[in-house]
Amino acid sequence: MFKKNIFFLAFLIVFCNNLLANDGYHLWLQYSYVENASLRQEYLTALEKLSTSGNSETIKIASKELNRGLSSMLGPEFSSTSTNNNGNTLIFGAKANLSEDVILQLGNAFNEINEEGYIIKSYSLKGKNHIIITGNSDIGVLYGVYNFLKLLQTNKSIEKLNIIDSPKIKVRILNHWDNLDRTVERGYAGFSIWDWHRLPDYLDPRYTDYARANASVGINGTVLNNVNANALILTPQYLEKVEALANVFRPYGIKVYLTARFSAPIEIGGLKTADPLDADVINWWKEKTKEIYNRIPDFGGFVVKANSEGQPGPQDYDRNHVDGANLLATAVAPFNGIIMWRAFVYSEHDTTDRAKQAYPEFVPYDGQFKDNVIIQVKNGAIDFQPREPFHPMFGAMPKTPIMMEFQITQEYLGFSTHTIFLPTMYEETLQADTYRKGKGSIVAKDLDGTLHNKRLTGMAGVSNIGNDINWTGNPMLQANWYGYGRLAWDPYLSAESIADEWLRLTFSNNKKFIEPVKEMLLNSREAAVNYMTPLGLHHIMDTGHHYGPGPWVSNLSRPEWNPIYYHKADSLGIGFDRTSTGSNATEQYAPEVANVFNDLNSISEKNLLWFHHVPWDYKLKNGKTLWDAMALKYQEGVDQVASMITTWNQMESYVDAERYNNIKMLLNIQYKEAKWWRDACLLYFQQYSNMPLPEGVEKPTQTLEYFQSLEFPFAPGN
Ligand code: BDP
Repeated sequence: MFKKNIFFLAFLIVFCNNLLANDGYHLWLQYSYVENASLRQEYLTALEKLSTSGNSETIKIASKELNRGLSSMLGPEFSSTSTNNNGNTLIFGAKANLSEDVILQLGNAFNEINEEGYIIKSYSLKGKNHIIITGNSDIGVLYGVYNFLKLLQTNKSIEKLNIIDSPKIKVRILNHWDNLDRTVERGYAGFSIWDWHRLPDYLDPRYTDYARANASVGINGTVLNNVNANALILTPQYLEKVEALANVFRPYGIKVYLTARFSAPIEIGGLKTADPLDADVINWWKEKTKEIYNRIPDFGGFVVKANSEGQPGPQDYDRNHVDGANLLATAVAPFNGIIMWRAFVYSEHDTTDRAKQAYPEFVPYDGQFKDNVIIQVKNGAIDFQPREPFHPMFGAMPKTPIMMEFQITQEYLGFSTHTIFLPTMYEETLQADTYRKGKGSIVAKDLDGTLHNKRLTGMAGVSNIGNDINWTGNPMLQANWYGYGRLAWDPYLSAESIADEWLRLTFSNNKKFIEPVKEMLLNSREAAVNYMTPLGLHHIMDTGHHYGPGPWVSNLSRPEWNPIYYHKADSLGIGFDRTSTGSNATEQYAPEVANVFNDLNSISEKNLLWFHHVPWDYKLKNGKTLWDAMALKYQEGVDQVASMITTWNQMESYVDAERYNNIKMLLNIQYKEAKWWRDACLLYFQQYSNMPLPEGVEKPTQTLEYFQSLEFPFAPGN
């Protein structure tokens, strides 16, 4: 009997565990069953019947999604074809396909949305309650459907709906740094999801799921290949594959873009030059572009990394970025294509502070780029650091469209093992005040075009997606893909609201889960800054792969590739003097901003060592010396990760076993590595400060030599 019970129990445990298994593949589209019976009843009553207007591929997708979402959330009681009902109907379709009486219900709403916007509205007619989801285009309807489903997923009432929403930014794209051999530069979630070898004939269902996930957050474009581009992508052999992907993505409102290698006319075109003013080169790009548009009529355009980190570009021919960008812009203009020309440029032949190099190459040329060129600027002037002051180019080019480039993949943020919620970081930059047109000239306003009245607007996110089953290598980091998409749609959203929404969609609506885990996510970025680069330190990661600490690295050929270039620690102090006594990088900001950065009394201590070289015994606002404060910050970061672990360990009963355990193991790695960061950095900097570790900071368990001896020849993403 006892034995039998044990077997039964074991069976139950295995069964339940399996039931609860969730590999994370479905991202934020979990469509979990609505447990709350009265809410479920409200939904069932309102959604007795679904009525579709239109029959495009996009509308079919919307319909499929509604049926999929509603049957999963409402269970067998939901039936879209039920005849036993009172006639309460959900109607969805674009304006052109709606009947006059339905349009009448919507008043002026259509004038308030743009081509991609949507309206969700409740109304009553002849005693029946209806909900209409519509827009000016089928894509607008699809966005509306995803947002409607989100209401149910987050357990909101759908009784009196009146939602009118449009994307504030036009080009909302992912940049894949994916190579043709399927490795992903700075990718930490497996290999590329693009299976080039089997394309175009084999269409992995994952391409559709990818498009669906992106459409559900409003992402409308994807750059398939690495900014360090291979010209082969522009050959017919590969364009055929690109075309196949474009066909899958199209009904989801997603356009395909490619990176263009500037020297492609030489490499695959047989020309002797890639000079942007050469007639043959001009013609080659025109013909190449025509060939692409013949295959892909809605091709989005090109992204170009030129004259940066050894990539070819117009400067190789004594031309400038305007010449280069306009060459390609002219080629794609007849087809409504755009050129995203990157401002991530710095040269090994230039001894100026790297943070200053992009600005003079672009800002003086404001107004000279063609209308369909948009300059793609990273959030900060160095490179995707855990914290960077906003890039001085934002707001500084009133006549040239400027788009944001955020990094979603965690190149400098511990790779995909570290749970770091990035919308907090994005929000910090988007809300930063450039003062270019007085107070309130925040970065988000340059991006959505309202600051300088720009028509072409955009945001790019360097993807964290790979072929890992959960897409991002860590279920928690799906939040960064999601959050990026939400901010590209509306750069004024708060990180807090995004965390709330994402957690509900992805895990649970239970308050006991949401509140603590939301807090954990919202603090996670500051934790990372603390255990990696507190007080304005930057780029002290180990070299090449950027995995782990390497503040001691000093042997690389280019000065700005060495961490010692950035922290400048010596016996007197630490930090990069970028004020007027130093590199004067602050002069590239509006005077109101520069004054704050220049002044030790007004600068935020979060940016202190970014702009100032400060003595070790310099007193911070809390009365502590710089050395003590820095050591305590490193410790604080470690403690914050410990508290993330404590929080997570209490969440077991709210999460499926699979994701719970994945995240638990990853958090433990993060904790180990946070301590590694603290110990290695403090031991290294202590050689210069010559001061003891303050009370409250744990003693390192290894020597500096040990940390310096660590090597990672196969670190991913390199
Ligand atoms: C750096 C990366 C490098 C990229 C480069 C870029 O280390 O892999 O190619 O940025 O953005 O952060 O072009």
